[in-house]
Amino acid sequence: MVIMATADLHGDLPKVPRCDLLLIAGDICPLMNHAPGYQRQWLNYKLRRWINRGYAKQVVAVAGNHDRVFALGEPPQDMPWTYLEGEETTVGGLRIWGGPWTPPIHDHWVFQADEEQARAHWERIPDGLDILISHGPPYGILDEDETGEHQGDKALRDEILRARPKLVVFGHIHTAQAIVQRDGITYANVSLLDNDYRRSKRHPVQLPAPTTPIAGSRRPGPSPNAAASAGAR
Ligand SMILES: [Mn+2]
Repeated sequence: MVIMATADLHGDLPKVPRCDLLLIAGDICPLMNHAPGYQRQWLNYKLRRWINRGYAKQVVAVAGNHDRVFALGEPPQDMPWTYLEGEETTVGGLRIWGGPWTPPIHDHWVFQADEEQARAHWERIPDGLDILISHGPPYGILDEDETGEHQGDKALRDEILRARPKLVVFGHIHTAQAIVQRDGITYANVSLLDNDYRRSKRHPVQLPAPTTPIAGSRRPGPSPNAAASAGAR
């Protein structure tokens, strides 16, 4: 099974190599207008048309803190994807669970959960998953911002270590795009845009099928310039 993944599109809809499964880890909607009504129309026309190009046989997505329509409005109900908000789905025999929550940054954003609220969400991650998809990273793993500070979610880290999914896929911290392995779990930060909200040379990332962990660690593309600018989330 060929698995591709991306996150933090912020309206940028890239070409994707043919695959069986495309995972989208949130912050999908354009930067130019965060009104829920605009996002609804954009999803309904632009994103739907992109998915219907048929790059992937199946698409599984979670929202991110920018995707306000999913929390505040009425997202299109019949999109050609599986949208997860604290739910599980199965694709090709792989068990996948996803959720959008990240630590609070700014009043404008959605799906922000403090540590106690986050724990209540992440406690529901089932044991025995193949893939966990979240918008943000767990604390301490591929979560360093442009100043080197950890921005990840402590409750998510704890519940990952409890539930032990084989593969964890996320974005949100644009400076930390990479794939690493820790204690038998593969973690992938698949941010598409860099810290200036530009695509630079990044692309959707092919991930190892959860049954065959990769050796060591590698970066999926050119190293992002950590010294870039103010924090893209
Ligand atoms: Mn984000």
